[in-house]
Amino acid sequence: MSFALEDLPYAYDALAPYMSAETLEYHHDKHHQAYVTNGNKLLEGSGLEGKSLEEIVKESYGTNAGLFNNAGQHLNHLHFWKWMKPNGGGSSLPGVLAKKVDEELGGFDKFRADFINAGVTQFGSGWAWLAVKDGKLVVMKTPNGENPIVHGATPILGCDVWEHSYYIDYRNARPKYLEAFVDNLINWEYVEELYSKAV
Ligand code: MN3
Repeated sequence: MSFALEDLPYAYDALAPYMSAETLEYHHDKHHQAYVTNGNKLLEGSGLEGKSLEEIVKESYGTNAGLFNNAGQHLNHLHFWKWMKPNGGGSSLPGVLAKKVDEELGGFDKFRADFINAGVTQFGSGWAWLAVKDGKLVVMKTPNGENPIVHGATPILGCDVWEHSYYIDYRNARPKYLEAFVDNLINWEYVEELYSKAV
């Protein structure tokens, strides 16, 4: 399959003041578009043309770095836009997810601290994740465009910590961006939907 850029699921100014229209215009229209455009060029002749996006990411990992980076970032961003919504975030998680965060991650406050810490301590570009591995919730981080699926885990929430995701709104204050993401932007209903499919 070839890659295509979907529209954002909300208006460009819908996430302000936590993520500005200017950030979303650059991040979605320029950065994500570039992953789609370059990914399609690199997919041609790769032998993976008929595969799903997830298969392309898994099969190009360690074998075709250019394709992997662009396909991985396309997959990451497809979900990233849906992992946010206006008036999102906070500690009111849907029932099943709230229970599992308590049982498997030591409660919401510990999850929040661990998720923010994963993003803050990812040296350079990358992602902070909440994923399901071996049936259990785990907080993890990856460099660059890597997605947890290459480590046998299924991501249900991810936060982009590349500077293009926060530099316009937060300058170098990556911790403040991660706090705003958790407290004001997360679309917990979408996280719950992915969790129910992953377990
Ligand atoms: Mn990005």
